[in-house]
Formats: sequence, structure tokens, C-alpha cells
Amino acid sequence: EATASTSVSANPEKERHETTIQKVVSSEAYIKHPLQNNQCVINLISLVLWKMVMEWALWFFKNDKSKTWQANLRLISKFDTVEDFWALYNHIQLSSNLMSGCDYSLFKDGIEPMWEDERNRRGGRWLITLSKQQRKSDLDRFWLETLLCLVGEAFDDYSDDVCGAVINVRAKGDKIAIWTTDYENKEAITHIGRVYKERLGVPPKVIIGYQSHADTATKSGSTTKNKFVA
Ligand code: MGP
Repeated sequence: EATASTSVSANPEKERHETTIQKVVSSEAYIKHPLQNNQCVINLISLVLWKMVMEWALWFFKNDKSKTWQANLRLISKFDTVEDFWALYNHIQLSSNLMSGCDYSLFKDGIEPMWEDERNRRGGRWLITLSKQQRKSDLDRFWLETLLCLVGEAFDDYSDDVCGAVINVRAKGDKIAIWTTDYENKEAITHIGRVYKERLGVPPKVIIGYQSHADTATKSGSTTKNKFVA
């Protein structure tokens, strides 16, 4: 692998991106993996140049069975600048170091990371389910890429439909999802799904699904039916 972003290291993400830039500058890596490396650099440049238009809130969930689900959910902090995003990101634990049962959620300010919020009630999520092995290889970089998609407004005119994103660290297999506001907005959902899959570098033959929260909340078995696929 020529990209630095595919290996999990203890270094802060910022250093990893700086390493990526150095590798891009070395022409061999540039020729071998132009798209992947360019995408990293484009992400970085757009984050540095863009003023964040939205205020975001990062939440943490810790599974304490003596409390209700909602009581286990805590706001960590809010930010509305690129600098504060990186300061927060570099300050907190990587997802792969969290205990099983924990979640991070990044949501637009004013939207609570739960099905019950007015902006989520009729919404759903693009769900990325990871194998146990992918915790080591993919989890942290997928989550960072998800965060960059959100704060960088990667979904063009459809970014308005995005409510937030959630990462569930689970022994049975981790999950990452982007939540959108309206499970009937086919145009927005399909655009977001297509861009998201591409940004994560999920191979075309791997299918990802979009499910409504209503279905997820009332499911009886272990799987929820897909409303859309990408
Ligand atoms: P989970 O944490 O989203 O997934 O939901 P997990 O742990 O992988 O479990 P699975 O059922 O998907 O296999 C676990 C449980 O947390 C749900 O069954 C709900 O009881 C509760 N829960 C999760 N969410 C996202 C919400 C929510 O938005 N509102 C409320 N009230 N409960 C929720």
C-alpha cells in the first residue's frame, strides 16, 4: 500500500496526512495510486481553505446497563472551525481503542443523535458493516473519512439532508453510518450513498444498504430491510 492513510498508527491524524502529502510528492506513489492520494490531498486542502459553515457537535455513548440508552449518551463538545475540528479529533481516542459498546456520533448542532429527534424521526442511515478484521485495517480511516465528508459538505446540494454520522464499536463487528433526514428523499439518498461509497473506497461489488430508523427501531430479527442500495 502506498497511502499512509491505510495503516493504523498511534500518530495523530494530522501527521498522517502530512506523510501522505510527502508520499504524493514522490512521483512513484503518485503514478501508482493517483486517485487515492489525490483524494487525500483534496480533502486536506479543502478543509484548510474552507470556512466551516455549520456548527457540529460530537457525542459519546458508553454502555452502562444500569442506565437508560439516552442517559448513556453524552455531548463531548461543539466546533465550527477547521482548527477546532482537528484539535478535538487529535485529543480523543481513536475508535479502535474504545471499549466495545461505545459510540461516537457527530451531528449538526441542534440535532440529537437519536431516532426520536424531529430531524431523524422520518430518516434513515447508510450503513457500513465491518468484519472483525476490519477494525484493524479500516475502522479508524473509514470514520475519519466519514467525518471529513460531513464537515467538508461532500454531498453538494444534498448535504442539507445529512443529519450526522455514528460509529458503533461492537465485539460482533463494528458499524459506521451516515444518517439522513428523510427516507423518502430518493434523490438525496442515492447521491449521498454513491459519493460516500466512493469516498470510502468501497469496491463496486460490495453493496451497502440504506435503512429507515423506523424499520431499525421496530425490527424483530438481526437484519433490517434495505430501502436503497449503493
Ligand atoms: P445500537 O447501539 O444502534 O446497535 O442499538 P447495536 O448495539 O449493534 O445493537 P443491534 O440491535 O443493532 O444489533 C442497540 C439498542 O440501543 C437498540 O436496540 C435500542 O434499544 C437502543 N438505541 C439505539 N439507538 C440508535 C437509539 C435511539 O436513537 N433511540 C433510542 N431510544 N434507543 C436507541
